[in-house]
Formats: sequence, C-alpha cells, structure tokens
Amino acid sequence: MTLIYFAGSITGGRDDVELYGQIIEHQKKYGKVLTEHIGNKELLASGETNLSDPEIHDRDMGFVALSKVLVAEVTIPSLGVGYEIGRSVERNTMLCKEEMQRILCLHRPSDGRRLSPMIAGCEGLTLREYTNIEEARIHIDDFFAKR
Ligand code: 6IA
Repeated sequence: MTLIYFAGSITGGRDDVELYGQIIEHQKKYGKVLTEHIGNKELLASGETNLSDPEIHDRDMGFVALSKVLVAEVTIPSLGVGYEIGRSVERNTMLCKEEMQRILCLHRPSDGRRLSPMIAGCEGLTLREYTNIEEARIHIDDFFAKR
C-alpha cells in the first residue's frame, strides 16, 4: 500500500482545516495517509499536545521518510510545511529515480497570497493551482495516475 504524507498548516494557522480534511479523504483512494490528524478540527494552532517538540519533529520526519508521496497544501504559509517539503526535495537528490519521493504542492492563488518563490521556483516538485475542492481532486487524480 502506498504511504502518503499530507502536509498542511498547523501553527501557521488553521483556516483551511476543512479543506485539508477533504483533500485527505480524497487521497485515501490511493493509499494510507499517515497524517490524518492534520484535517482534524480539534487540532488547534495553539493546542495542547502530550508530545514534546522533538518528539513531534522526529516522528513527522520519520513519517516523511517512510512515505512514497508527499502532498502539501501550501496556501497558508507554514514554516513546518515548507521545512517538510525542503527536507524531502533535498533527500531526493541522494536517491535513485525509483526511490524518490513524489511531491505535489497545491496552491490557491485566489486566496490573494503570493506563493513563496522557494516553492514556486523549485524544480523538484509538482505545483498545481486550484480554486476549489473539485479542482484539487482532479489534480490529485492526475498526479497519482502518472506513475
Ligand atoms: O509550522 P506548522 O506548525 O504550520 O507546520 C505544520 C506541519 O508540521 C504539518 O505538515 C505537520 O506535519 C507538522 N506539524 C507541526 N505541528 C505538529 C503537531 N503539533 N503535530 C503533528 N505534526 C505537526 C501538534 C500540537 C501543536 C498544535 C502545538
């Protein structure tokens, strides 16, 4: 079964949490999403957790390394999401083509925010723009159909 890491803003702000949940649901057609909690409305930017920061960091980076696919919703700027994408792009440079993690970034320009050139200008990922969940689903279907 394909392991999928979905990345979305937590500390960066939770305005898109409903959308994250819908994107996660749709990806379940293609494999196991290791980060379902990102679509959970109960998980707040300031919320309590019984894990320490190093525990969260190390667990998430372990999940990223395990996953065949990284899908990131990048509309709300998030240090953590950018960090996860950057670590994955960097790791791919040390892997052969078959072992590389495939990376899909989904961005809504209609939100009015310009996407950072660090993501928009990165050749090691697939970037798709969308305006609503129906379009996001089409991009996800295309991406998973490609290999
Ligand atoms: O900088 P951000 O927090 O927005 O980064 C979000 C990204 O980092 C997500 O894609 C997650 O994979 C990861 N991440 C950040 N915080 C957590 C977390 N905290 N739990 C799991 N993954 C996380 C929970 C408690 C927190 C609200 C203090």
